[in-house]
Amino acid sequence: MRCPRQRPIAVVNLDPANDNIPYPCAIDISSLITLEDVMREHGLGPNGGMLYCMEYLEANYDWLEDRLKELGDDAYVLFDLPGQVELSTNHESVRRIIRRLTKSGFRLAAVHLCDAHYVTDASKFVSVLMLSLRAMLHLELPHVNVLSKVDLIAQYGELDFNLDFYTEVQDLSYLENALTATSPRYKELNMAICSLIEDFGLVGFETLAIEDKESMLHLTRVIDKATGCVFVPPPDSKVPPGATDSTGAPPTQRPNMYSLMSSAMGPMHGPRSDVRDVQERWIDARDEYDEHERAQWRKEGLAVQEQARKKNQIRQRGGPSRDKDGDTPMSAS
Ligand SMILES: Nc1nc2c(ncn2[C@@H]2O[C@H](COP(=O)(O)OP(=O)(O)OP(=O)(O)O)[C@@H](O)[C@H]2O)c(=O)[nH]1
Ligand SMILES: [Mg+2]
Repeated sequence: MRCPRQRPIAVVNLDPANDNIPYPCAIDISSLITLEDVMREHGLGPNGGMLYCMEYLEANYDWLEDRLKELGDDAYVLFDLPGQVELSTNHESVRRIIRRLTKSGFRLAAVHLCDAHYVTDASKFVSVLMLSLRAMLHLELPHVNVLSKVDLIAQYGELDFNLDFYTEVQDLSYLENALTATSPRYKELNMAICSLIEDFGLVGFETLAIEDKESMLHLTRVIDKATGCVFVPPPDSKVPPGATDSTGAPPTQRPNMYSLMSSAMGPMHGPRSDVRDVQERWIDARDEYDEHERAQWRKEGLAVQEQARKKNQIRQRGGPSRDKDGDTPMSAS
């Protein structure tokens, strides 16, 4: 398997409501069906229309399969699915499409994105826990729940607890006071749901701030772990400090031996891997970090300008170079 950042990525849009797709798309469901056409032709509303589209995709699975084959065996495929919840919690089409993909050899993981603002209100948090559990049980895939847009969370006021309370989902009894204050009428129901969530013990969350490179890389590592992709160091890398080579294996075999299980089973390392780090970045010291980042970007910008200026000077000293069309480069001043 190649290094995570070098793998060939193909994005497949399976959301028939996506009309302005903001990414390069290898396969687009709109060449099969669009929500707009379904609503117009069958007199359906947006929700019913979406269910129709997914059933249509299931009935025309060959269309998808043929296009996926063209991507080759090496492709890392990202399926963008519609956000309508019943598709991943109740309706059968997406689930059956997933089964067929798995049978054809795809090693899939479900990445369930929920807006982080749900954690700012105890009863909304209970509903997102319930939704996440339901999706996990319904889709039956390795599953990664994500609180997305965590960079915006401070806008919604102070949280009742630190972020790790919401991501680790360890003891929901602490929600009782908040639930009594915000929705006393449904407190019993909410607490019963909490105890159900705790009994299953499956739900937890990662976080994502899409513009934060470290956050994105962390999520990529989590998804790799879920799909069982393990990236081992190259064969000529050194034995990790403290490791003993009791097998006497030749150096070319060592990296796999040392890193396979620690990469697959060990704790995650790196920036944003610890939720306390996320809390500090986006909640506790957001302004300081923003200022620091802006200063870094300014520094990087100046370094790029300086490099361009030097290159230009060298070029001018040696006379202007010409590209294949015979044009001279523009001055970088
Ligand atoms: N600030 C911030 N904005 C984000 C983040 N992730 C997505 N967005 C923006 O939120 C908007 C809505 O995107 P999504 O939440 O992904 O939802 P969607 O794909 O439009 O909707 P569904 O497919 O129906 O779920 C877009 O403008 C994104 O650029 C994030 O982590 N931080
Ligand atoms: Mg979407």
